[in-house]
This record gives sequence, C-alpha cells and structure tokens, in this order.
Amino acid sequence: MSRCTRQVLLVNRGAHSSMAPNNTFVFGGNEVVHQLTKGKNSFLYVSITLVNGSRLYELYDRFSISNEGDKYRLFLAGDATGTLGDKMLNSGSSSYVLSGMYFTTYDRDNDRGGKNCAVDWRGGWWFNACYSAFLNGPWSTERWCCPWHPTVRDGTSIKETSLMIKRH
Ligand SMILES: [Ca+2]
Repeated sequence: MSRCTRQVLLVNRGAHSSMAPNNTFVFGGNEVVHQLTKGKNSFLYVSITLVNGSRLYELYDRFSISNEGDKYRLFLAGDATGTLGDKMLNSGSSSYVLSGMYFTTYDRDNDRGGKNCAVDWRGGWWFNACYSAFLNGPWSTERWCCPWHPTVRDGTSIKETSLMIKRH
C-alpha cells in the first residue's frame, strides 16, 4: 500500500457496486484492515445511500482493528459526526456498544449475546449483545433488521453501503 494513500475503501455493498452485493466481511479481510490501521491515525467513514437517493454518513475520529490473536477487535475513539448518528461508539445502550468488541462469524461466537449474533442476524460483525448498527446483514431483504437503528430500520431501504479508511 502506497504511503501516499489518503483513503482506502474497505467494503462497498450495493446493487451497482463493483463487488457482489452479498460481499461479506471475512477474517482474511479483517487481517488487511488490521495491517492498514496498525499504528496509524485513521478515520472510519461509514456511508449509507438509500433507495430514495439520500446519502447518510458517520465519521469516526479514530479507528483500528486488532490482530487475529485478539479476534480482530474493533477500536473506535474520539468524536463521531454525521447524519446517521453514532451507533457504534456510544450507542445509547452498553449492550450495543461495538467499539471494543471482537469479530463474530457463523463458526466463531466471540460476542456477548447468549447465542451467536452472526447466526441470529445472518452475517459476521463486531457484535456486542447484539447491536444498533450492522452493515453486513443479508442484502436487500427485510431480514436485514436495523442496519443503523433507528435512522435506517431495514435493508430494503438501502441502495448502497460503504466503509472507508481516511488518514489523518
Ligand atoms: Ca454469544
């Protein structure tokens, strides 16, 4: 990765994106994100474009992911600003704060829920018990509950999502 790179697109999901709509976070992807954010000051930029054309975003001041041995734990800190409203760092409920959480997949239950949140909600993520923000749900179905609660209530209203690293 070039040292000049100021922003890196991590994940883009949508009907017209270059990746398959069902592209999902995997452990291999998290290793790349860990390497990109290790020892650096990075913003996390989250955006959700709705089918009605409006685009919502949230910008987190500090973002990194730990290594495999620490189960790709999510770290967010500093200010969060945007039109989505913060639901990852200070979600309004300690059971839904995502910063500090490990990554859970179908076969690795690292979350604080009684069951496996990835199985229950159909996608890997940094679940607590379980979430108010979840961008890896089953694409464009009402089964994708509460992608960004309460601003975006179900997956059918979403046209495209993306997660991006921006350098300070
Ligand atoms: Ca669990």
